[in-house]
Amino acid sequence: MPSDRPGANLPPLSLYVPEPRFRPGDTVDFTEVPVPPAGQARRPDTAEPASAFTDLAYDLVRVLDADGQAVGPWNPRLSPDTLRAMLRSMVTVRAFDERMFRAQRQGKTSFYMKCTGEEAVAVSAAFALDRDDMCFPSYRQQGLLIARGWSLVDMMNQIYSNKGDRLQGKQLPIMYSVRDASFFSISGNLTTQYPQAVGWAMASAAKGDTRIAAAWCGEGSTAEGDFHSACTFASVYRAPVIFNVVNNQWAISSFSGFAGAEATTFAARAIGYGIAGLRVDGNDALAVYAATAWAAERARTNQGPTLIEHFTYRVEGHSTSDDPGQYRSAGEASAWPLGDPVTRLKDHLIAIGEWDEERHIAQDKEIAEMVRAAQKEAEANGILGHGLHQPLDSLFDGVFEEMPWHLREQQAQMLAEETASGRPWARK
Ligand SMILES: Cc1ncc(C[n+]2csc(CCOP(=O)(O)OP(=O)(O)O)c2C)c(N)n1
Ligand SMILES: [Mg+2]
Repeated sequence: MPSDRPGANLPPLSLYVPEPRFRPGDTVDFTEVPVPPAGQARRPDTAEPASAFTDLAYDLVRVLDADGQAVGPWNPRLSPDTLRAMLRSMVTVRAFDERMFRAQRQGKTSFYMKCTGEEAVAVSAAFALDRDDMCFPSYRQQGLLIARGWSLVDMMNQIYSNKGDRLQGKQLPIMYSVRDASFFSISGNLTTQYPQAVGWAMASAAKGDTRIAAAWCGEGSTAEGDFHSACTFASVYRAPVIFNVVNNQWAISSFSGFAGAEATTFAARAIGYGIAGLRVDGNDALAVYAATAWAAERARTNQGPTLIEHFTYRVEGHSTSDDPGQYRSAGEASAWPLGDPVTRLKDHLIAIGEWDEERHIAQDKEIAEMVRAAQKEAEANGILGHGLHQPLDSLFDGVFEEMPWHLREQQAQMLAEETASGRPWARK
């Protein structure tokens, strides 16, 4: 650096580059992660303005305590039947994930993404929302579909891009689209679903409808511009939308610090937009339910949007294409201070005398068998890579309402060439 440069006597500028606390081989110690006691966070009335409870964006709403009891003002007081139904959905999600992960490793599909450790985030939300509230998920909310009772075979057909795949193999495996379950098409382009959810919510309000929208993205995805445009529109028009930020600590191999987690919480993003912000224990199915129901009530009574940060942990790799052993300590998942969401809900049901270990083991077996049977049924429709399962010309369908002339020309040319080549899969 030339010493005659103006300001050369000032201390040099430097950048701060975040670094995760634990790397492969490190011993994990999460004692610095603040975990306030269950039942401590206050629950404001849904009619209060967002500015009256900004403290909740830095707190952590928790309902289930260490003894498996539901405590405090956020306890949603659900019936044992509802709790058991939530547990069943979460267990089904986990069994589905296991089975499809293995199917990918067996070469039956190209790609899969698990949500292990995050099952409560989607399942509890599905229970707290109305079935026709519109969901704009990321790729890790398969629990919404499962909790809404959607067909596992239909989901697997999509994963296998087989002849039963309603999307005709046009989407990457797991990028479902289910209009009948009010589940918007998943996009691989992170956070595009956020402005879409706001647009849908604004349209719902503009039409005088009563349905609300809910969107999900990961903590890493909050760094996308779309997240911020969505917050602005939602705030300005008080759109009836719930923004869920699933803070599972990792965005593929980048830790949450690269999305700003060291500076503040993700729930606190809401404050700058004048949006209600809540930070919730994402591994506590009752806290997620209560927060979602509260945010839904705000939306339905025209109090505007709520941003919920679900504080959780991504137990498995980002996807089947990832190897987390390369960048994080293997000890993180078991050291995670908020435990396992399935175990916590199960322990709660046992603690209140509404469940037991024997029933749980029997249910695990029954669900594993149900998922296995669904897989068999889906595989009868074919698996990825075993030939062409859809008519080749369907490649051109479903993009435009009316196919433009240049695509019609290309389609015709392709079919003519395929027919001339005599290839058996030209047309089924
Ligand atoms: C616009 C865009 N940028 C980058 C990617 C590549 N990508 C796919 S998933 C992912 C990580 C997202 O992490 P996060 O938002 O925390 O969600 P999580 O996977 O943890 O659920 C990245 C960078 C992409 N799909 N789209
Ligand atoms: Mg993440």
